[in-house]
Amino acid sequence: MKKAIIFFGIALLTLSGIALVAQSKIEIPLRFDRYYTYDEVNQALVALNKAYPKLTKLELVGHSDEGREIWSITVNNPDTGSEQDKPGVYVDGNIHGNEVQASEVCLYFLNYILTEYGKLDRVTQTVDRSVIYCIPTVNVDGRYHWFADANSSGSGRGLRIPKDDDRDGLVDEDPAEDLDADGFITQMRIRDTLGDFKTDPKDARLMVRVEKGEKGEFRQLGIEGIDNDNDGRVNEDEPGFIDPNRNFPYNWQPNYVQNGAGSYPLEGKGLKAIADYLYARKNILVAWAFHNSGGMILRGPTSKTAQEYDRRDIEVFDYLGKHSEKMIPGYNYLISWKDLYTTWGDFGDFTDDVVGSFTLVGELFQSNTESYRADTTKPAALDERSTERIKFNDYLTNGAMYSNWKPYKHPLYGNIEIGGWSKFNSRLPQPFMLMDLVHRNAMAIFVSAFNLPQISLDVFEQEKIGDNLYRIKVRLSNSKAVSSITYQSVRIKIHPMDYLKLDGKNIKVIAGGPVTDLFRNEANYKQYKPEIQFFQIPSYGQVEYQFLISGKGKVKLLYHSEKATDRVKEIEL
Ligand SMILES: [Ca+2]
Ligand SMILES: [Ca+2]
Ligand SMILES: [Ca+2]
Ligand SMILES: [Ca+2]
Ligand SMILES: [Zn+2]
Repeated sequence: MKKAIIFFGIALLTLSGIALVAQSKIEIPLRFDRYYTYDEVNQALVALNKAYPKLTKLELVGHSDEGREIWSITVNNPDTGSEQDKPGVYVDGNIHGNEVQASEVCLYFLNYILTEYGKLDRVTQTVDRSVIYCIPTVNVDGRYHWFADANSSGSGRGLRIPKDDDRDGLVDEDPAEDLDADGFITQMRIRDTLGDFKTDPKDARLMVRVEKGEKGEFRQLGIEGIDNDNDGRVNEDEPGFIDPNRNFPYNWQPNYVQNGAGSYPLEGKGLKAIADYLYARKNILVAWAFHNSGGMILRGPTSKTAQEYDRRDIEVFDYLGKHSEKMIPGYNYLISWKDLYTTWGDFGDFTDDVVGSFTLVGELFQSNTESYRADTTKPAALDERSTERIKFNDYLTNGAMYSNWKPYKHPLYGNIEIGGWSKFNSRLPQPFMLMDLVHRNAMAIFVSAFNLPQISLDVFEQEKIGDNLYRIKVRLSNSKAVSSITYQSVRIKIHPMDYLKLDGKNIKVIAGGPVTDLFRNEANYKQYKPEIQFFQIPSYGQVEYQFLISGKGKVKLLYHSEKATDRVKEIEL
């Protein structure tokens, strides 16, 4: 006992960020008043699987570039059908190594649907008729290092594939360094009357830009570090760096067009394993990928040159996006290329245009919720933001978010100062705010699972119109907001459309096609193979088909969809 306390004390001293990270064994229900490290995310998945062995399947997706395991969990009730027969929602997070609360959203969603299963009807029904695929941490090396090493809130985003960023023939030779050993990579500054910055009159810890012609006080020297390779530049070649979210094999562009792209699409063992995992699961119809920050729900396309989606797909996106906006106050539902910026080789393009899903990207957290303000309905003015945040740091975290400036003797710059914001600031919530964030975002995922297509197949008219000649009318209707497949995947022909097939030993389908006039029994008959009809079933919509059948006896009607659950019906003529 005593030993443990001493160890804990040392850990606190050596890495002040550790207080925000889980310390004890992971138990169900999971806790969301702290962040889980990479190892603890895996322990959480094991614990969920152990607590719900029937409903969950734990699977090794592959290994990262540094050899860490990438795990997925599948939630499916085997009593209500096999995985691939049900429409699927895929959820992932933390593709950018520093965007850690994204994994917590995934874990919370899993924890929520599993613990509420059998208690809340909406949850039970949704779990029973859908399948959930979840990879809580995509960039496992990134998450590991973000917690284990000193970092800033924005560092450690990329894949850990050794790259020569400055093309000097050396690889990863000049990383940032935690020179003052406070556990964070903060900022360096030097006193300089020719510098562009001065002390902020509102708070002496902060700096503001000098006015034109005004004497300066400080020159900013960038993030903490030294010139490791004596090339005259500081921190110019950090470990790795490929932006995993610019390296998917759809609309991919090389690095000179898309900053962060790898040498070729899907470079990186982990990324390739995840792409294979997704491609093998053709039933994925909605995909969520969580990032930080800004408070956005984004849909594609991610470039202008990719055509805008079919209006029937937009209807589905809008339904999910506009609900999300109301469920997560402050977040905005936006179109990636148009409202944000163009990206190439984006994950969402891969899932929309190769896997065939409706992809939504959740950009978690808004820094203006780090508030010190009576009226939070209006954000602070731009020039008040950092003074407000430092008051949030003082009064809500008692200084945990900010390192005060300290003198340091730098081998290149001489007498400098080191200080500034810790990595637990501006991009992710303090633990006390985490619960609200994960719950609201997980409920947005839930709405998309709840709205996966629910198709019913009815023969609503059957008439004898001649000797051994029958006319039947069939209706397929969808009682949910998500269409049976995306119109985009039909347009770009990535997988078979839904079909209805009529079969019977002693029958022959003479004619068949979509109903054009229900009351006059008119249809647009298909010229060849009338016994099989191809279509998609829209959001809250239906399709109706009319068939003329000769013969007698049993007719089997089969509705098949890559995404939605198949339906079978038998009638007797
Ligand atoms: Ca280099
Ligand atoms: Ca430091
Ligand atoms: Ca250097
Ligand atoms: Ca360095
Ligand atoms: Zn991101």
